[in-house]
Amino acid sequence: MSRVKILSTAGILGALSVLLMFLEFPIFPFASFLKFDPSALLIIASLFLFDWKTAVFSLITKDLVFYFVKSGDLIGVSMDFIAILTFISILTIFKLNIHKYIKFFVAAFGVGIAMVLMNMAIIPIYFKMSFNEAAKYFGLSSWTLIITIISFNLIKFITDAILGDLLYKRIKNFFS
Ligand code: RBF
Repeated sequence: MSRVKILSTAGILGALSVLLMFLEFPIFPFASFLKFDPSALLIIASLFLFDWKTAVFSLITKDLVFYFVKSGDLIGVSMDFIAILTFISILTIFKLNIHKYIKFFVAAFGVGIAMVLMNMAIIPIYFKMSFNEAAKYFGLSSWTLIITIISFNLIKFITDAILGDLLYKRIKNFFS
């Protein structure tokens, strides 16, 4: 497939994923700033169909368009961007010959750890209170907020990766 066709398909996948982003909802009502949406499945399908660079192109399209069309929340969109970028990067460098669902779990756990650190840096800016104060404000301890962030990322990325992989299997013949 030519580079132009790959990039236009990647752009279309990114644009379609903006629509899926509108379906976002909080998984944990007490931490409603963490919103699940199925849009990452198209970015993950883009990774399996093409390569890392192309998937990043789909991801930039998705978050840029979503920022302008719906959210206007630069921090929220950036956190989604960093989480998905981390997930597809771990999957790309993770070459072990193990079942792909185990890979999805390990990569999603890696994202969970990375996003705990990101949240520790960003929550004081976003909520204008320390991580510990924010946890109390949500009715949680710091540890339960950490576990909530890891669980959220596990659920988000395992779901989106399984769906992205199923979609990839259905559509890969169109692109070969
Ligand atoms: N998205 C993730 O996939 N993982 C995260 O750990 C995560 N943490 C976030 C923390 C804050 C403070 C905000 C505002 C957003 C975060 N997001 C995260 C993105 C969020 O779930 C949602 O996709 C965006 O806010 C776009 O509506």
